[in-house]
Amino acid sequence: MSVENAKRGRFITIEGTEGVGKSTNVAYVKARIEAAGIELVLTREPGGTALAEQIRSMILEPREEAIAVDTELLLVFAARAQHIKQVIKPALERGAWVLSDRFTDATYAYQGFGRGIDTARIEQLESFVQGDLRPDLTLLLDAPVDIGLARASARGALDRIEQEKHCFFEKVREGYHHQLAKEPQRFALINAEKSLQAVEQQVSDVVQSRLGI
Ligand code: T5A
Repeated sequence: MSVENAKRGRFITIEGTEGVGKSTNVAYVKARIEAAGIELVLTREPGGTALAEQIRSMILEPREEAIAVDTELLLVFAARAQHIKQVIKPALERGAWVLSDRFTDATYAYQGFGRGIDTARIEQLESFVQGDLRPDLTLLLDAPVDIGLARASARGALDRIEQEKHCFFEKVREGYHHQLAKEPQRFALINAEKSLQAVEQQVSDVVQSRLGI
């Protein structure tokens, strides 16, 4: 059975710069989908399988040796290939919905805009690894970089990418807005600067209007 089958579940992703509230809101969306009686697979990137989680550690653990930008890009896609094969495609094919905390828009934002890798190269890897698999809906949580970084650092030690300079995350945020402008019909833009309650209300409206639950 192919992933294009009519029974295919929905593939939803949640994106944004560091600390904007992705994990917090993923929990809310999960609860809404499950309350509708739909089987949900909740997952994240980089990661989502044992091997992909090992690759995540390789990407995010602070280390002495600088990671070349191309190595970082290939590690992200290596983890994604495993994640798609083991988790995402089987779930969608049996009709379950998949909710992923980050996916390929993060690669365009972080490796493309943040690291400066040519977008055409990311597009090639996207086609190679994903075929025609793309999210049906992407919630983009958007807030000024300083707000997200303050929320993330209040939580504890920073990982390798979180240790980047402020200007890196400004480029990442710009990258997300570029993705939004390219495919406005796929994205729902959420103002994540507001209180948790106000953010949740926006997410709730999107879940209702775009997913019908
Ligand atoms: N990466 C990933 C790449 O470089 N390329 C790729 O292709 C992919 C897939 C992954 C890292 O990998 C990089 C990007 C990342 O650097 P991650 O854990 O997914 O790391 O990403 P983080 O952004 O680091 O995740 P965080 O858990 O730090 O941030 P969240 O999930 O956005 O934020 P959350 O929900 O944990 O909230 C942070 C804190 O803020 C509070 C929460 O209670 C929490 O304490 N909060 C709010 N406070 C006030 N008002 C609100 N509206 C709030 N919302 C949340």
